[in-house]
Amino acid sequence: MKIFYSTAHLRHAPTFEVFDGGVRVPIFEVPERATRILAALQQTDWAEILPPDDFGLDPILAVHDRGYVEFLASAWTEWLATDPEAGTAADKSALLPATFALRNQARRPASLLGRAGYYMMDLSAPIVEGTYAAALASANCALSAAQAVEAGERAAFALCRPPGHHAGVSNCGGYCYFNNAAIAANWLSSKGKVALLDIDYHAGNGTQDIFYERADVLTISIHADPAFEYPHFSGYADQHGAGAGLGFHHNFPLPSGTDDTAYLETLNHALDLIREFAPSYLVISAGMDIYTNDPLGKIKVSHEGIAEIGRRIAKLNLPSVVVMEGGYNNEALGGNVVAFLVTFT
Ligand code: SP5
Ligand code: ZN
Repeated sequence: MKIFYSTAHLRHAPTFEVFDGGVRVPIFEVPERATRILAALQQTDWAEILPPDDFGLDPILAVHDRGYVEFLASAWTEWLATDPEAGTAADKSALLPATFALRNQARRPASLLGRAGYYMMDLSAPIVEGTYAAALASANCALSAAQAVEAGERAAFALCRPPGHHAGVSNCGGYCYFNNAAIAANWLSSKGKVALLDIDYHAGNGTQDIFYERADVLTISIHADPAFEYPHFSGYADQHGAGAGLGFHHNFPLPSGTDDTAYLETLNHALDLIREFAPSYLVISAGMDIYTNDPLGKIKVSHEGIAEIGRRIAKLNLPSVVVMEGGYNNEALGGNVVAFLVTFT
């Protein structure tokens, strides 16, 4: 299987994020995540590790707002210009605002912190020197995997870091900057109908936002119920799309403690919807934070459960682009990804 991986992610390494309650903690989304997955894949006899092609900005701008992309592109340079200590001082190691735009404040201010608050949804997407380059490379990994599948591969894996599914048309958040899976799905949508299945523990609010009014990309997310879990404002069962997209978005919120049996039963409903839609391509937002021992998750899917999820999705027998999302148990991450992918080979 072709695996698309870029070392550009190594330079995206913010040191902290801020949790609910204002607690500053070491960030969970670290470079080690991707290097562990890479190491596990290198130990198989089926992984062909390749650098991504450069697709330029067009396929990204087809999904994201231009002002948002320009903000990400220049934010670090602008941050450095705000203060001689920016980039080095402990309280200035990353661009992270503490004031956010309300729904009724549509104005986009000119100041850097104003724009940061306008384009960020939370305190878990700090911007450091390597963020934009890493986010671009991550999107290029997803696009390269889509291109490989469009060229006839049965499946390809985009080892994306940073992840993407919380990034909407014009927002970052939840460790995500560009929505890699959405960019790949949109790119494929000019070649045929696409289904995007998101199995990350957290609701794919960015993906929901991007495709909400579209009927040519079916989006389905299975996740912890946003009634108790991040991202709180998307991922509810009664959100089914709007306008032309009505009926083409489905959320499957799950309770805390969901085990293999209950998860797989829900997955079967999602797979039935995909079969009924009969897409030409499948994109999978593959988060491994559903794993029972994930530090950020409260769903209890076992290692064997993750393997079974992979087998059931693979049985759809659709050309499949697997895109890495979350998963924060670093010891288990590589093994879980390999277990998920192996039936697609
Ligand atoms: C891509 C992805 O998986 N992003 C997840 C971002 C989640 N951010 C919110 C984390 C809330 C943590 N809650 C505290 C649990 C500590 N045990
Ligand atoms: Zn997640």
